[in-house]
Amino acid sequence: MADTVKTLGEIKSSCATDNGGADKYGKEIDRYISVVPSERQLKFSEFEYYNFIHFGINTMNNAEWGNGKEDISKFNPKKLDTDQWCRVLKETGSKGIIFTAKHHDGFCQWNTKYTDHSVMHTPFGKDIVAMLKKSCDKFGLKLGIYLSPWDRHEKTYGTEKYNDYFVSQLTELATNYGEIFCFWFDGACGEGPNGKKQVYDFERYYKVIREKQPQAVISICGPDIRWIGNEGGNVRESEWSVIPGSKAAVETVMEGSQKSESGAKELAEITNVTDDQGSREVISKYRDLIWSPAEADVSVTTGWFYHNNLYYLFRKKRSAKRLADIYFNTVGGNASLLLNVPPNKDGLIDEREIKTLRKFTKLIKEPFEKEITDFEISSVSAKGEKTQSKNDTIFFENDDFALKLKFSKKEEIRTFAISEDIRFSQRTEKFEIWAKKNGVYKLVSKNTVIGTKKIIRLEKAIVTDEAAFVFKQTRNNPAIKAVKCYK
Ligand code: FUL
Repeated sequence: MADTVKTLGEIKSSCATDNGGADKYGKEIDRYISVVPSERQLKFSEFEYYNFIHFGINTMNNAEWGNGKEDISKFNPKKLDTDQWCRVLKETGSKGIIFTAKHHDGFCQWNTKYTDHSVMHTPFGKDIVAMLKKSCDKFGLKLGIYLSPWDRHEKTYGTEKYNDYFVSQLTELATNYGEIFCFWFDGACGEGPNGKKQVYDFERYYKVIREKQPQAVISICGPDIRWIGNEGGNVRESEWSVIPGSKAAVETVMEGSQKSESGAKELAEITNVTDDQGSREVISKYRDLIWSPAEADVSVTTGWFYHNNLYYLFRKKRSAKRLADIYFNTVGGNASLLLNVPPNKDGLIDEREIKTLRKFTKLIKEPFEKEITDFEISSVSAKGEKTQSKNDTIFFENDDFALKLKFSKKEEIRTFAISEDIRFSQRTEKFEIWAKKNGVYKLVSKNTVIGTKKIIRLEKAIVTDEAAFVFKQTRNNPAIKAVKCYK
């Protein structure tokens, strides 16, 4: 297929007629597109970028994993300022914070009735979850809770009683702190103080959350949000939200999670990009399909917790540029970005991290600063064109194969963004962008899936007054929520 043509009709006859050789309609396709997000997943899809805060007894000990035997009698981060956390993160574009209320060491950072191993029994003596919630409300951020199922301190761990303990703590957190947007259960499952491993009663945990916080998503070892499969911010070329139910199983997450203290130091750059989660070849083999959007968790520092020892200080950290690329690839690749920013021993976000975040924010804003809004949009079929409204979802009719953007004058375009209306599932499998120059259409970009958002940053800006999104392979007819262009 030539990559220059005179008319959009030629594009249709040469490449868009056969849906890439795949069925476009039928019972099986209906089955795929019947899988759609729940209300809470839909709301969550607007978050795009939010932060992790790893802070606790590990911060004081330069550790990634505590063993549960830590002396908490000296825990006293006197300058701890949750307003500072929120101010910094809000300023740098965050929508919410997920806080390590309890990490694997079992140290609880809220006022819990169920153990003495908590902030209330330290010289600090204040409920950090309550402080953070107040600050989040003040700065317009949502609060999420990371509650580690693995607990290396709690004596009942490894017995059925631990499930009661966990449920009691979950109930406190889900009841006493107002709205919580997310409960984040990581996949680590090791031995407790008595050498036993726990069988987690996840169904019981989920029930508490659904009852007390029905709008909250349950992430990773939970039914709502899928771990992307690595801690390096690597996204698959085709990140699917419709996947086999069994792929999201808790065991799979446990298998892939960090397995040792030293494992965290690397925050693996391993990639799962070749791992196909949701192509037709995969989902056609499974009866049970679910909506399971991907989330990438990445740290700005080396390690999840703050460290000030030489080992960590001299390791190469992710640059603002690398973090910005991760942002474009995740948020612009049908995934969300959970970026970890760990406060230091004083309980403050360090100047170093603030600097990186500010640079990062500048970089992620730049491509979207000059939006081009002066264009008409129409759907195109072999029979003709139909003008569409830019403010409403565009539903393709059976013969439509492209969206044409007619600009009022020649524009220099560097970035495109396109979103599907995911209330109608994820339908696009392959699409291209073409732009007209000197009377001929030229192929500008070849892509696979869309989903919540696809950001296309062109290596070289194009100058054109007419561009088209050509849908080469879809599941039924696309439903497009938004198309955006930027200088
Ligand atoms: C993992 C944990 O073991 C790490 O310490 C960190 O909390 C990460 C986000 O999840 O499973």
